[in-house]
Amino acid sequence: MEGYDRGTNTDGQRELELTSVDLLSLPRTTPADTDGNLLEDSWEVAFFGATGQDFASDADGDGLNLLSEFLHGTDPLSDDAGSLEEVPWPPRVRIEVREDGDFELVLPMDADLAANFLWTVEESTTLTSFAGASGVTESPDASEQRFVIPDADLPAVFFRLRAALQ
Ligand SMILES: [Ca+2]
Ligand SMILES: [Ca+2]
Repeated sequence: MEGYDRGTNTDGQRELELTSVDLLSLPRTTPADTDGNLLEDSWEVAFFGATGQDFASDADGDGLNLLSEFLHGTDPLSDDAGSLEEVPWPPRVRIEVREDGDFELVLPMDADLAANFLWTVEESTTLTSFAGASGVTESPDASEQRFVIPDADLPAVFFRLRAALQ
């Protein structure tokens, strides 16, 4: 998480402005990914005989981890990376304020890679329980996926971006 100190507000309280956050935890499970490791279960079984593979491992030592091999459609047991690059995970999410006062969570990921996942923006005021944020619209382009959160006059609230394999 990155941000800066905004100083003291009119109520005399210190304020921090967050500018970016990282995804820190593993995603939720889905029918395609029952162990929640971002690798499709049938893909794991086909190549490794079982689910529960470490998505950050590099079985063939070609510089692409399993998540990248899965997303690129390459063989995780054959050194066929070529010029492909590893997909950064967790992705670095930026926060941007739009001219209309809304703000955006900006995910730097190509559209074809991001399309593998179901992305959900959730909000919380306590950090103990999260619920889906309302009114979020997605504004994707080729290299960045943008999640527009309306109403910049929100009270202090935390957001998180969750990923699940589609
Ligand atoms: Ca899996
Ligand atoms: Ca590899």
